[in-house]
Amino acid sequence: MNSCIAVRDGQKFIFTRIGDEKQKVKKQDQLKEILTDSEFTMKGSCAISLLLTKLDIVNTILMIESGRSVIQQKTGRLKSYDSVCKKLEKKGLEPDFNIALEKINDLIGVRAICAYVDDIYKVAALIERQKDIRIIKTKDYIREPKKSGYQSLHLILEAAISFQSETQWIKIELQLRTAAMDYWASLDHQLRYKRGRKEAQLIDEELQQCAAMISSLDQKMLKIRKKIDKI
Ligand code: 0O2
Repeated sequence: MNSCIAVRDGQKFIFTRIGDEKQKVKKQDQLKEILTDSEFTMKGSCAISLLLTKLDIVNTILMIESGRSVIQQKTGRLKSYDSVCKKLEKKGLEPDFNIALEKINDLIGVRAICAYVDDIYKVAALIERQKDIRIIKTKDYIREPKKSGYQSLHLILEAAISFQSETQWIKIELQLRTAAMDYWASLDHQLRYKRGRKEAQLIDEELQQCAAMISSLDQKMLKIRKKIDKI
């Protein structure tokens, strides 16, 4: 017999077969387990450490050239189970680990804050040149900011990590941005969850204006630094 139950699908309820629903719940549990405590999270932490170390080396190389620290701050994180579920739902995908691994670029993410806009491209170029890193995709939201006003350079890459006798290529999203871009993105991120539908359009426009101000501030600071470099 094909028994059905009503389950929530976003804002509405839909009817689904009990067998399908059981399968979905099983996959969801599996996803939670893998993203919380598993070989994936342990290897993901290793991938983060490796990329953070690579950024340290890149910073040292650029520091020797320029006499200043180019990377001001760096962080890494594994995307939380809740955040992965939200993103899969937004993309209309099933809560399944293999789908998440294929379709979500930032399951493992590293972010580096650079002093000036041109530093971002210098760091990216040195990362791209590493033999144990291969670039899958570059998303340049600095040259072409998102509609929201968001700016950053994203490198979706794979890093080779040697575990005992086997080498595994692990996907990581590296976000490179200035402190001003980071300031905008973190406030935008906070406000996104708080803004009501009614005011959304007006707030979006205001945030776009702030993003434009931040971009011109970054350009101005870069011009000043270039002037000083010439002295
Ligand atoms: P969270 O919570 O920060 O992790 P795609 O399939 O590649 O088109 P995707 O993965 O959304 O879709 O790619 P995109 O647009 O490059 O976004 C990747 C990440 O960039 C986001 O991850 C955010 O961290 C950041 N980002 C992109 N757009 C915005 C924006 O308008 N504002 C802010 N504050 N951050 C943004 P998550 O998982 O969406 O979010």
